[in-house]
Amino acid sequence: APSKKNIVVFRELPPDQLARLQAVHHVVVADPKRDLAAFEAALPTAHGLIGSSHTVDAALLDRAPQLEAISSVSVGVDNYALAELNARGIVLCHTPGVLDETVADTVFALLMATSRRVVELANLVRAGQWNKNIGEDLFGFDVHGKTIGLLGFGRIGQAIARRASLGFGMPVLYHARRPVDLAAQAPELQGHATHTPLNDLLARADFVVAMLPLSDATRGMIDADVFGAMKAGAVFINGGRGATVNETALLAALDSGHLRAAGLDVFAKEPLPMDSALRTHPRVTPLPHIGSATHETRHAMAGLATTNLLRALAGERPAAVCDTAAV
Ligand code: 8YV
Repeated sequence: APSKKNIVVFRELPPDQLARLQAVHHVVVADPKRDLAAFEAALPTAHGLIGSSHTVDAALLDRAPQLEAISSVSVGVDNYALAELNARGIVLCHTPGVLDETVADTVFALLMATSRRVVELANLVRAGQWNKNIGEDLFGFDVHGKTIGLLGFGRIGQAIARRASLGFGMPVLYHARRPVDLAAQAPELQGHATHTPLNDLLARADFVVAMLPLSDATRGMIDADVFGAMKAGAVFINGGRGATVNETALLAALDSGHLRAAGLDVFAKEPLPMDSALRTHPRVTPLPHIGSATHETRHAMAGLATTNLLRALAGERPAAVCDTAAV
C-alpha cells in the first residue's frame, strides 16, 4: 500500500472525493480564504495540495518544503509559479478535457444573452415594465449565420466552434499560434473552421470570443489596437482569463459604441471590485467566473484531480500532468 502522506485540501471537495483521499492519506481541509492560519499551519508537513484559485508562488513553496505534488481543480494553471515548481521537482496536475463542453455552453450563454439582451429584458419584465409590445428600441440581433472569431483554439475553443458551426450555421475563424491539425484533433470541424490572421479575423468577426490561457505572451494582449481593429458593432466575449484583456481599452470601446456589447465570465481582478465600471456598464453582461460551474462538471473535475493526486503521491504518472518546464 502507498505510504500515508499529508494532504492539504485548499478548496472544498465533494464528500465522495474527499473520502477517496482520506482512505489512503492524512487529510487536512484548510481553505486559505476561510482559515488562513489553518492553511499555513498545515503547509510545513504537506506532501500534497489539492484545490484551485489560490496563488502558489515561491514564497508559499518555501513554506512547504516536503511538497511532492499539487493537483489543481482547474484547467488553467496561471496561478502557479511553474518555473519554481519545475526547479523544485514538484508535480503539477490539472483537469483538462472534462470541462470543455460546459465552458463552451457558458460562452454560448453569453453570446445569446448579449445578442438578444436576455438579462436586460428579463429585468424589464420583473420590474413590471412590460406594458406594451416590445419595440425596435429593444430588439436584439441574430446569432445564427453570423461570423465568430475565436482567439485561442484549444479543446474549449474547438467545442465552441462545434456549437457555432454545426449548431448555429456560423462561419468560424480562429487565430492561434499555429494552425490546428483538424483532421487529427477535430475532423468534424474540417471545412468549418479557418485559421485566420488576427487582423483579418477582427475585421470580419461579428463575435470575437477570447479563450486564451493567461501567460506572459497573452497578458494584456487584447488591447486598444485589437478592439480598434474589430468591426464596428462587434460583440466581445471572454471565457478564458480576464488579465488577457486591457479593461481600460475595453471600456473605451464600449463607451464609444464601437463595440455593441461584451459578455464577460472572467476579469483581471476577481471577485470583480465594487468600483469596477464593468460591473454595471449597460453594454456588459458580467458573470462571476462560472465557466465550469455545473454540478456535473465540477464533480468530474474534482474526481480527476483526486485521481491525479493519488497517482502522483504513489509515484505513478498522473493522467494530466502540467508541463512545468514549458514556461
Ligand atoms: C475555475 C477555471 O478555475 O478550470 C479553470 O481554469 O477557470 C475554472 O474552472 C474554477 O475555480 C475551477 O475550480
